[in-house]
Amino acid sequence: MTDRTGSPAAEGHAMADKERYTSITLRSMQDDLARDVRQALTAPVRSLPCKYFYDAEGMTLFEQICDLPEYYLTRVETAILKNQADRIIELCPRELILAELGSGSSTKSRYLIEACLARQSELAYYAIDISPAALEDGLRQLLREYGQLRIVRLSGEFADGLNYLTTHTSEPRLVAFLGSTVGNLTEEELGQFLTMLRQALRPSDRFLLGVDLLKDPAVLGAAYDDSQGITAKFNLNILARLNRELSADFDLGAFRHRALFNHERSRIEMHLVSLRDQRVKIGDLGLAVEFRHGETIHTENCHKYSLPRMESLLAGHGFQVLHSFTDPQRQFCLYLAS
Ligand code: AVI
Repeated sequence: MTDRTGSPAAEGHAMADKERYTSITLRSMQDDLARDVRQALTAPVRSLPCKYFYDAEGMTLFEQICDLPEYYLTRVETAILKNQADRIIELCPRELILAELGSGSSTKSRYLIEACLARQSELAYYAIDISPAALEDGLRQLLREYGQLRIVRLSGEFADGLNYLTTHTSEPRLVAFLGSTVGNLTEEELGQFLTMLRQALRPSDRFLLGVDLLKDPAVLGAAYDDSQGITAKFNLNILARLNRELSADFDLGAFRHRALFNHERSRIEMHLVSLRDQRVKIGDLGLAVEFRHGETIHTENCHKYSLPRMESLLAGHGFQVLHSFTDPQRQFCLYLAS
């Protein structure tokens, strides 16, 4: 038997391959891109929403970031998941479904999938991501490896994905939000997100949250400004994306990547610094934007939390932490909450 990619499927599964993969677009990003870029670049302080990093090129660069020696986040979180997945699943109800917010290439979820499938005969995995480019290859790989897995790929915002789960599933759910993506939310967005999630989840559901912990700013600085310049390319790719998709004429050589630690707000900020006075046209928006020498476009915030701060945020939004899993150096934490 072969799957739709033509590769041999795992042996011994009961489900037909065509029943095992469904792809649903809940929201298309293209209209949002034009609207959001106009709003963000015409504001007095220039910014671009970090969700637009993740086109196909941005996903490839992000995967390279995850392998960088300086970017400890992926390695440490993966090690915690690998060691603790069985324990995490033990703390969840039986006959579980798994949903992942911002699933990206779905590499880390395999440990949760394996732990689930050691306890139940079949598993439905809902992969929710705004970037269509993010999902396909990783999901196909999971299907090849796990014959008892069914995948529903949901392209849309987290809110769209959670609404879909509420209206289409009745089993107990484990909702995973890994990779410290929570750190990319502002304080206000985090509050809205936790409120929305609390409303969507029932008492039997579980929430698994991956959080990068506050640490030496030098370690954080290196993680976001690596020696090979991959993070710089990743940051600049957002301008390249506007050139590709909105007919803009950003000169990528006229902007430089900058990552700085904002102590007061406990976050790394990524910016693109204009290296000269310049005027950039965004053809599809009929817009021209002037940048002064030294002016920056703020592209991303990566908040870092202390354990007590995140615990109090979770508790303040009605979540009870069942267990927190950290590494020996306390670099990263996975919270399991109900
Ligand atoms: C996806 N997100 C959690 C990454 C982070 O660390 O905040 C994005 C990233 N930005 C630069 N490097 C990685």
